[in-house]
Amino acid sequence: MDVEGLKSRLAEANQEHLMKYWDQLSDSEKSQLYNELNHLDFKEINGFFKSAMEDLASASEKLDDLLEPLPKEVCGRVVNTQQEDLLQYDVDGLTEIGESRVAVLLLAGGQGTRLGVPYPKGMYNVGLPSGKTLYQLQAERLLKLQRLGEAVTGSSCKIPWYIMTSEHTKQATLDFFKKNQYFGLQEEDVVLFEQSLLPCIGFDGKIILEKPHKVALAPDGNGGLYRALHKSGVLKNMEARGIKYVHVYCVDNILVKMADPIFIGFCMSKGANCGAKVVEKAFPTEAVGVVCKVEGKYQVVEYSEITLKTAEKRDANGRLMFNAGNICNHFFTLDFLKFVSEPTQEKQLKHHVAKKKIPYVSEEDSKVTLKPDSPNGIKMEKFVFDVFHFATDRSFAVWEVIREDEFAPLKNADTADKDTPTTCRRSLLNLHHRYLLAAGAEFVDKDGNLIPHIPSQKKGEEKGSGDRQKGEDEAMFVESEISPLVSYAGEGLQKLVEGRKFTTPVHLSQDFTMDEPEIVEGEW
Ligand code: UD2
Repeated sequence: MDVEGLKSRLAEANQEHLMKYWDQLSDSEKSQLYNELNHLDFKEINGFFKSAMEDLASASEKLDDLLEPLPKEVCGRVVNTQQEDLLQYDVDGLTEIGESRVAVLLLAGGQGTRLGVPYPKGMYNVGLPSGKTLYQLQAERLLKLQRLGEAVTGSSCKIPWYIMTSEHTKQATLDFFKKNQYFGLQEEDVVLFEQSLLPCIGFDGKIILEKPHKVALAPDGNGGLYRALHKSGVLKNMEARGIKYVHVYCVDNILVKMADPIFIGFCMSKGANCGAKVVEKAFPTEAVGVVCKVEGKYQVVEYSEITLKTAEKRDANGRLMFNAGNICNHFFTLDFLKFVSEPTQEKQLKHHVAKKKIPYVSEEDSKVTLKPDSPNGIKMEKFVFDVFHFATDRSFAVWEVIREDEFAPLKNADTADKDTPTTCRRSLLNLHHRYLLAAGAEFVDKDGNLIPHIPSQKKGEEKGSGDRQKGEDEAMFVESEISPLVSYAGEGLQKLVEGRKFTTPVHLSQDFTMDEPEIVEGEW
């Protein structure tokens, strides 16, 4: 250990307080702190802090006048696209999948603070009849999609799954996949890599110590992806496999259509190298970013950075002017990813600032870590969508999908009103029920009475979802679960269910250990 060298680097960067407890540390604590500090580039971090704070001072008001809605030419909407065009996008996407030219990349390095569980969010079980976790649902969608791709091209294919973790999520994620035999996927097709961490910094510019031998560190945002891609060798791995298109998505949307062939086919039809899937924003203060243009460049203005005044703006038809709600589903060509991950481009992505309550070592007793009541510093994060800046009118595409078919994020615990395990579970079961109805199934209650397709309102249904009592949900809605191994997005169900009467609830159950689906009726 070159302790003196480290001390002088710290002094130069005005961060010498980080070794203030050095003489009190045990040998193992010394080596832990030394390793942590030795990896940090203090000059760079001080620079990040300076520009992040400058941006914070000038931020949202300035943005107000600069936001422009998306030009029509780059946009497409499921609801007003002809059936034959949708089919064509689907076939085009499936052909690329069948040729093993598509990869999926999961952003799973977040700390999931709002949900408040001590393990990675992908391991969460929202209480489906199958008990499947978010990771299992996603793995099974990939398995099924591989089969659908193979049916189009007639040859075997793979969709490699790259998972970006952070120090907080890596080991648990790896252990979980191993324990579950990768849910039937090949181990070599599930590639974990790690994003970097950045220190949390007090408003005075001093890096915060969480313990005498530990710096307060947090993942560098989902835009840490590009730095991680550059450092990890993942881009080379993709290249070696012949990947052309990458679908990047976030972990918590229970309805996520991974490697969605229609989205891929649409982006290809636009000649795009970069694209975003969106839903129409539900209300001005909804916590989704909006895809728009700022000073002629494509951008997502995050919900934490838009002013209410701009969020509430409406067009002549009364629709929100900035209504392209980002659902963190992005399309990239590998060439584009390679370009934006190069240091010259990556360094241009700014850090966004979040003021946070960051635990710190007590001045009075260094054995105690204090949790502040109000923000005492900042976390700096890059955002995955900031590379949209590098896209041009001819290379960008925005695909608007139907919210209830594709977007139900898990953000909060069940004590909250929305985006909870309950709302996620209900969204998925409801979608699957609609798939079965569309495939020609009929449903009867336990007395044999036919259930109307659109159930009449029952007690409590007129309330907003946030007003409902827990447990009331299950009683009110007719629901079904379909294993992704049976159907990826509603296809292939007709032969199983058309003209049949089922006693609700229905579960078309299958996991990778089963060859055929099993239909369980009348009970969860
Ligand atoms: C994200 C979008 C927001 C909106 C919303 C919809 C960003 C920056 N914001 O907001 O515009 O579309 O989703 O649900 O994308 N993650 C990492 N590393 C990190 C931080 C986060 O991998 O350092 C992952 C995280 O595990 C998750 C995804 O990024 O899969 C989104 O993170 P989030 O849930 O914190 O983002 P949120 O809801 O603030």
